[in-house]
Amino acid sequence: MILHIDMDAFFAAVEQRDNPTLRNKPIIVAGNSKRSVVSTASYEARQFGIHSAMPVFQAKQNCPQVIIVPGDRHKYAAESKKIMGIISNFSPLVEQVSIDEAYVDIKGCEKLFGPPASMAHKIKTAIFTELSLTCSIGIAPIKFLAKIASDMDKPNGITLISRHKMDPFIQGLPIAKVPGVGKQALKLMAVLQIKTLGDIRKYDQNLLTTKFGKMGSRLHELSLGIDNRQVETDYTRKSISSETTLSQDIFDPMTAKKILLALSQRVGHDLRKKKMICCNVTIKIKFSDFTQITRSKKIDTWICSSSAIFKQAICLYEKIVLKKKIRLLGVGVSHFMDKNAPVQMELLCAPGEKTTKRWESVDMAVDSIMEKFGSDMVKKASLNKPKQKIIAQPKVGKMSEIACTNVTIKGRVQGVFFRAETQKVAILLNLAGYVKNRSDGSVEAQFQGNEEAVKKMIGWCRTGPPASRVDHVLTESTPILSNSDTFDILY
Ligand code: DCP
Ligand code: MG
Repeated sequence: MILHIDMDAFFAAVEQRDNPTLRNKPIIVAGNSKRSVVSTASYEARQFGIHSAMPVFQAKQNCPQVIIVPGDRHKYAAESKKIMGIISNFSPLVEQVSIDEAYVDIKGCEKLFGPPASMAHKIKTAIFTELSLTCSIGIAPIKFLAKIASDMDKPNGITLISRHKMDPFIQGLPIAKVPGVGKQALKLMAVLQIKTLGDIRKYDQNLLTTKFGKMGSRLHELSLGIDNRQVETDYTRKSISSETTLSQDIFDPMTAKKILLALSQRVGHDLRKKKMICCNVTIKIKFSDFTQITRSKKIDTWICSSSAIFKQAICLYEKIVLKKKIRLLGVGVSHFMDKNAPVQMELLCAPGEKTTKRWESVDMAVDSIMEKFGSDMVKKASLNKPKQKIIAQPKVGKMSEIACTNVTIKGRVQGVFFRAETQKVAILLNLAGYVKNRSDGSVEAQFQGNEEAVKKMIGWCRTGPPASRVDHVLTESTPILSNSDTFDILY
């Protein structure tokens, strides 16, 4: 049997736990600007029809007394880690699928923790006792039904779909509840008189594939209670991927390459976090007409640096002749091996790949920043936008107000933390430029933007972040010729 565990109103519940004045009140976790949307709503707020992704102004209209709490992703990520830790005390087969949900394969655990429902109860109790948070749990023989079941008795519920109840459950399950069935598909389902998942069985698999593509054959299998997906732990996981649907369709190859770079960094980061190396890279492209292609490449060496993944992704991308605009891009890696396997050293540094080692160390530095400040914090310099843009950028101000200063900071300032903090402040002040370490132990930075802001930045540099011990700061005005309109960490 498989459990699907999903925390109740996760971000909101953490906030209500940590601030008693918020308990039993309608609260939303969200930004407070006109364009903000609700991350999540407490169950009290949901009574007013408020839900995730709803614009905040609408939430306020529905419930004028709603309390808006700014979110704290680091806090939620830390809670998530604790939750996963508690769950893994019950089974070694835990697959975390989002910040607040996980699948657990409980085969072999019955002797220790009793039948599935009682084990689910024990997990709920452990999470509540240790963290004062509630969750809902679905139990079923297959992943797909376990996930649906966890949502059936929210909050704080347990729902069991035993093997002999699977069939009647599928017969009555509204088709709209099946993950992946979107609005367009639903329209066609209505024409075909498909109201429940059971109704799918009335149609031949070929017809379903013609009408719904890949999803057609998947629905056919699900309607028969077949879902072969296993609970994949870090060790059994067969691939790691990251994809992004673009805010608008693109045709420009440079933009596509920049996105592939960012995706390679994300995938590389996850791969290294799991202490794995891989020898297969895949890219996925969905076009504006929703058709999709994937291209894979098996490589003859083991890699884990973002740069090596990117290199392979670009090779694959450049072989594609673009005829349609791109709607979605994805990068994936597969064919894993444990990084600490004995063959690692020879394989990681293949002859001729002199830069591999350098990139490994760059990746380590980047990873530690990502861990600390989130994945958007670091972008490779080549992700910068073209140089002229900064002159035209209204956010920087008029030409006469723009200053560009080279800064040399001496003292105990080298290190990832110093650079990351410098970047953080520069971004807050809306400055472009870069920061990098120099071999003599100092840090070199260039700040470009509003004169007032550049002055403030230099003021900050004189103190630096805590424990950095800045001795002195040399500044030198330079012409405005920065090649970036963001603030980057260079290597
Ligand atoms: N989340 C978000 N934006 C969304 C959806 C979710 O930021 N559009 C965040 C906030 C949620 C968390 O992810 O707390 C988990 O998402 P869930 O879909 O599991 O929603 P909740 O846990 O908040 O509520 P539920 O009790 O329905 O699971
Ligand atoms: Mg949840």
